[in-house]
Amino acid sequence: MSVPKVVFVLGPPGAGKGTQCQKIVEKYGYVHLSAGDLLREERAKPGSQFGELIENYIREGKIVPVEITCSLLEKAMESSGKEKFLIDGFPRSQNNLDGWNNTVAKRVKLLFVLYFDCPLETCTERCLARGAAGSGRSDDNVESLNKRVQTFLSETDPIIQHYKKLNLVETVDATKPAEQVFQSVSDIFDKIEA
Ligand code: UP5
Ligand code: MG
Repeated sequence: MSVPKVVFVLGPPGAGKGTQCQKIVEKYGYVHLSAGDLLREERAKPGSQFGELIENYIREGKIVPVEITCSLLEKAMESSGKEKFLIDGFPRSQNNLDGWNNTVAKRVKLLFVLYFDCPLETCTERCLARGAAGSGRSDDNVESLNKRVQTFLSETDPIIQHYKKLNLVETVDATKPAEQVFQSVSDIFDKIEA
Protein backbone atom coordinates (compact mmCIF):
# COMPACT_ATOMS: atom_id res chain seq x y z
CA MET A 1 0.00 0.00 0.00
CA SER A 2 1.33 3.45 -0.88
CA VAL A 3 1.58 6.36 1.55
CA PRO A 4 -1.83 8.04 2.09
CA LYS A 5 -2.12 11.50 0.53
CA VAL A 6 -3.65 14.45 2.34
CA VAL A 7 -4.93 17.86 1.27
CA PHE A 8 -5.74 20.27 4.11
CA VAL A 9 -8.73 22.50 3.38
CA LEU A 10 -8.77 25.78 5.32
CA GLY A 11 -10.66 29.07 5.30
CA PRO A 12 -12.84 31.15 7.60
CA PRO A 13 -16.08 29.73 9.03
CA GLY A 14 -18.60 29.60 6.18
CA ALA A 15 -16.07 30.10 3.37
CA GLY A 16 -17.50 27.02 1.64
CA LYS A 17 -15.01 24.33 2.66
CA GLY A 18 -17.65 21.63 3.08
CA THR A 19 -19.52 22.59 -0.09
CA GLN A 20 -16.39 22.44 -2.25
CA CYS A 21 -15.10 19.25 -0.60
CA GLN A 22 -18.28 17.45 -1.61
CA LYS A 23 -17.68 18.44 -5.22
CA ILE A 24 -14.04 17.36 -5.06
CA VAL A 25 -15.15 13.96 -3.74
CA GLU A 26 -17.52 13.50 -6.68
CA LYS A 27 -15.01 14.53 -9.34
CA TYR A 28 -11.66 13.35 -7.96
CA GLY A 29 -12.53 10.49 -5.60
CA TYR A 30 -11.05 11.84 -2.39
CA VAL A 31 -12.45 10.91 1.01
CA HIS A 32 -13.81 14.00 2.77
CA LEU A 33 -13.02 14.21 6.47
CA SER A 34 -14.39 17.35 8.11
CA ALA A 35 -12.82 17.68 11.55
CA GLY A 36 -15.87 19.68 12.65
CA ASP A 37 -18.28 16.98 11.40
CA LEU A 38 -16.25 14.27 13.17
CA LEU A 39 -16.35 16.27 16.41
CA ARG A 40 -20.11 16.85 16.06
CA GLU A 41 -20.62 13.09 15.48
CA GLU A 42 -18.52 12.26 18.51
CA ARG A 43 -20.51 14.77 20.58
CA ALA A 44 -23.76 13.06 19.53
CA LYS A 45 -22.66 9.56 20.59
CA PRO A 46 -24.54 8.43 23.68
CA GLY A 47 -22.16 8.23 26.62
CA SER A 48 -19.30 9.91 24.79
CA GLN A 49 -16.55 10.83 27.22
CA PHE A 50 -15.97 14.10 25.35
CA GLY A 51 -19.52 15.10 24.35
CA GLU A 52 -19.93 17.96 26.75
CA LEU A 53 -16.41 19.27 26.29
CA ILE A 54 -16.84 19.30 22.49
CA GLU A 55 -20.18 21.12 22.69
CA ASN A 56 -18.71 23.80 24.95
CA TYR A 57 -15.72 24.36 22.67
CA ILE A 58 -17.86 24.52 19.52
CA ARG A 59 -20.40 26.95 20.97
CA GLU A 60 -17.56 29.16 22.19
CA GLY A 61 -15.78 28.97 18.83
CA LYS A 62 -12.72 27.53 20.59
CA ILE A 63 -10.48 24.79 19.25
CA VAL A 64 -10.86 21.33 20.78
CA PRO A 65 -7.61 19.82 22.17
CA VAL A 66 -5.73 18.15 19.33
CA GLU A 67 -5.54 14.68 20.90
CA ILE A 68 -9.30 14.30 20.44
CA THR A 69 -9.42 15.64 16.88
CA CYS A 70 -6.34 13.81 15.65
CA SER A 71 -7.54 10.50 17.01
CA LEU A 72 -10.94 10.94 15.28
CA LEU A 73 -9.19 11.83 12.01
CA GLU A 74 -6.81 8.91 12.21
CA LYS A 75 -9.60 6.43 12.98
CA ALA A 76 -11.64 7.73 10.05
CA MET A 77 -8.66 7.49 7.71
CA GLU A 78 -7.95 3.92 8.74
CA SER A 79 -11.53 2.71 8.59
CA SER A 80 -12.05 4.20 5.11
CA GLY A 81 -9.42 1.89 3.64
CA LYS A 82 -8.73 4.66 1.08
CA GLU A 83 -5.62 6.65 0.24
CA LYS A 84 -6.60 10.20 -0.75
CA PHE A 85 -8.04 12.49 1.92
CA LEU A 86 -9.40 16.01 2.15
CA ILE A 87 -8.98 17.10 5.73
CA ASP A 88 -11.42 19.97 6.12
CA GLY A 89 -11.08 22.56 8.89
CA PHE A 90 -7.84 21.23 10.36
CA PRO A 91 -5.14 22.14 11.44
CA ARG A 92 -6.59 25.38 12.76
CA SER A 93 -4.07 26.27 15.51
CA GLN A 94 -0.44 25.79 16.51
CA ASN A 95 -1.60 23.11 18.96
CA ASN A 96 -3.36 21.29 16.07
CA LEU A 97 -0.29 21.58 13.88
CA ASP A 98 2.08 20.30 16.59
CA GLY A 99 -0.24 17.41 17.44
CA TRP A 100 -0.51 16.41 13.80
CA ASN A 101 3.23 16.76 13.10
CA ASN A 102 4.07 14.56 16.09
CA THR A 103 1.71 11.76 15.05
CA VAL A 104 -0.16 11.26 11.77
CA ALA A 105 2.12 13.48 9.66
CA LYS A 106 4.85 10.85 9.80
CA ARG A 107 2.61 8.30 8.07
CA VAL A 108 1.10 10.44 5.28
CA LYS A 109 2.15 12.80 2.50
CA LEU A 110 0.75 16.35 2.61
CA LEU A 111 0.13 17.37 -1.01
CA PHE A 112 -0.90 20.99 -0.43
CA VAL A 113 -3.20 23.29 1.52
CA LEU A 114 -6.35 24.48 -0.25
CA TYR A 115 -7.25 27.88 1.13
CA PHE A 116 -10.67 29.45 0.54
CA ASP A 117 -10.21 33.19 0.69
CA CYS A 118 -13.40 35.04 1.60
CA PRO A 119 -14.18 38.30 3.45
CA LEU A 120 -15.22 37.58 7.02
CA GLU A 121 -18.47 39.55 6.63
CA THR A 122 -19.52 37.35 3.70
CA CYS A 123 -18.63 34.23 5.67
CA THR A 124 -20.61 35.38 8.69
CA GLU A 125 -23.64 36.21 6.52
CA ARG A 126 -23.54 32.72 4.99
CA CYS A 127 -23.46 31.02 8.39
CA LEU A 128 -26.23 33.23 9.79
CA ALA A 129 -28.40 32.48 6.74
CA ARG A 130 -27.73 28.78 7.23
CA GLY A 131 -28.68 29.09 10.91
CA ALA A 132 -31.88 30.98 10.02
CA ALA A 133 -32.73 28.23 7.54
CA GLY A 134 -32.55 25.66 10.34
CA SER A 135 -29.02 24.19 10.20
CA GLY A 136 -29.37 23.10 13.82
CA ARG A 137 -25.72 24.04 14.40
CA SER A 138 -25.28 25.48 17.88
CA ASP A 139 -22.62 27.87 16.53
CA ASP A 140 -24.60 29.46 13.68
CA ASN A 141 -25.61 32.48 15.78
CA VAL A 142 -24.14 35.98 16.10
CA GLU A 143 -22.40 35.38 19.46
CA SER A 144 -20.68 32.15 18.39
CA LEU A 145 -19.83 33.55 14.96
CA ASN A 146 -18.03 36.56 16.44
CA LYS A 147 -15.94 34.12 18.47
CA ARG A 148 -15.34 31.79 15.52
CA VAL A 149 -14.09 34.74 13.45
CA GLN A 150 -11.78 35.92 16.24
CA THR A 151 -10.39 32.40 16.62
CA PHE A 152 -9.83 32.21 12.87
CA LEU A 153 -7.87 35.47 12.89
CA SER A 154 -5.77 34.77 15.97
CA GLU A 155 -5.17 31.02 15.63
CA THR A 156 -5.89 29.71 12.13
CA ASP A 157 -4.56 32.53 9.96
CA PRO A 158 -1.01 32.05 11.36
CA ILE A 159 -1.16 28.39 10.27
CA ILE A 160 -2.07 29.46 6.73
CA GLN A 161 0.85 31.92 6.79
CA HIS A 162 3.12 29.10 8.00
CA TYR A 163 2.17 26.93 5.02
CA LYS A 164 2.48 29.91 2.65
CA LYS A 165 6.10 30.26 3.70
CA LEU A 166 6.56 26.60 2.79
CA ASN A 167 4.97 27.32 -0.62
CA LEU A 168 2.26 24.78 0.02
CA VAL A 169 -0.84 26.98 -0.25
CA GLU A 170 -3.21 27.09 -3.24
CA THR A 171 -5.57 30.04 -2.76
CA VAL A 172 -9.05 30.17 -4.26
CA ASP A 173 -11.40 33.18 -4.35
CA ALA A 174 -14.42 31.82 -2.50
CA THR A 175 -16.69 34.85 -2.93
CA LYS A 176 -18.15 33.70 -6.26
CA PRO A 177 -21.09 31.30 -6.66
CA ALA A 178 -20.20 27.74 -5.68
CA GLU A 179 -20.01 26.42 -9.27
CA GLN A 180 -17.54 29.16 -10.22
CA VAL A 181 -15.45 28.52 -7.14
CA PHE A 182 -15.34 24.87 -8.13
CA GLN A 183 -13.94 25.81 -11.56
CA SER A 184 -10.89 27.29 -9.82
CA VAL A 185 -10.69 24.28 -7.52
CA SER A 186 -10.81 21.93 -10.50
CA ASP A 187 -7.94 23.77 -12.19
CA ILE A 188 -5.81 23.01 -9.13
CA PHE A 189 -6.78 19.34 -8.87
CA ASP A 190 -6.40 18.80 -12.62
CA LYS A 191 -2.76 19.87 -12.27
CA ILE A 192 -2.19 17.55 -9.32
CA GLU A 193 -3.87 14.55 -10.91
CA ALA A 194 -2.17 15.06 -14.29
N1 UP5 B 1 -22.19 28.53 0.64
C1 UP5 B 1 -21.12 27.74 0.40
N2 UP5 B 1 -20.45 28.17 -0.68
C2 UP5 B 1 -21.09 29.28 -1.11
C3 UP5 B 1 -20.87 30.18 -2.21
N3 UP5 B 1 -19.82 30.04 -3.03
N4 UP5 B 1 -21.70 31.23 -2.35
C4 UP5 B 1 -22.75 31.40 -1.48
N5 UP5 B 1 -23.02 30.57 -0.45
C5 UP5 B 1 -22.20 29.52 -0.26
O1 UP5 B 1 -20.91 26.72 3.62
C6 UP5 B 1 -21.45 27.58 4.57
C7 UP5 B 1 -22.77 28.14 4.03
O2 UP5 B 1 -22.53 28.94 2.90
C8 UP5 B 1 -23.73 27.04 3.56
O3 UP5 B 1 -25.05 27.43 3.85
C9 UP5 B 1 -23.48 26.97 2.07
O4 UP5 B 1 -24.60 26.52 1.36
C10 UP5 B 1 -23.15 28.40 1.74
P1 UP5 B 1 -20.00 25.47 4.02
O5 UP5 B 1 -19.64 24.76 2.78
O6 UP5 B 1 -20.64 24.72 5.11
O7 UP5 B 1 -18.73 26.26 4.58
P2 UP5 B 1 -17.61 25.79 5.61
O8 UP5 B 1 -16.41 26.59 5.29
O9 UP5 B 1 -17.51 24.32 5.63
O10 UP5 B 1 -18.29 26.35 6.94
P3 UP5 B 1 -18.29 25.72 8.39
O11 UP5 B 1 -19.35 26.47 9.14
O12 UP5 B 1 -18.34 24.26 8.39
O13 UP5 B 1 -16.86 26.22 8.87
P4 UP5 B 1 -16.13 26.17 10.23
O14 UP5 B 1 -14.72 26.12 9.91
O15 UP5 B 1 -16.56 27.25 11.14
O16 UP5 B 1 -16.77 24.86 10.90
P5 UP5 B 1 -16.15 23.46 11.28
O17 UP5 B 1 -17.23 22.50 11.23
O18 UP5 B 1 -14.92 23.22 10.53
O19 UP5 B 1 -15.76 23.73 12.81
C11 UP5 B 1 -16.76 24.04 13.73
C12 UP5 B 1 -16.14 24.12 15.12
O20 UP5 B 1 -15.62 22.85 15.48
C13 UP5 B 1 -14.94 25.08 15.28
O21 UP5 B 1 -15.37 26.41 15.49
C14 UP5 B 1 -14.27 24.48 16.50
O22 UP5 B 1 -14.95 24.85 17.68
C15 UP5 B 1 -14.47 22.98 16.27
N6 UP5 B 1 -13.29 22.37 15.59
C16 UP5 B 1 -12.17 22.09 16.36
O23 UP5 B 1 -12.14 22.36 17.56
N7 UP5 B 1 -11.10 21.49 15.77
C17 UP5 B 1 -11.06 21.18 14.43
O24 UP5 B 1 -10.05 20.65 13.96
C18 UP5 B 1 -12.21 21.49 13.64
C19 UP5 B 1 -13.31 22.08 14.24
MG1 MG C 1 -17.69 22.83 7.15
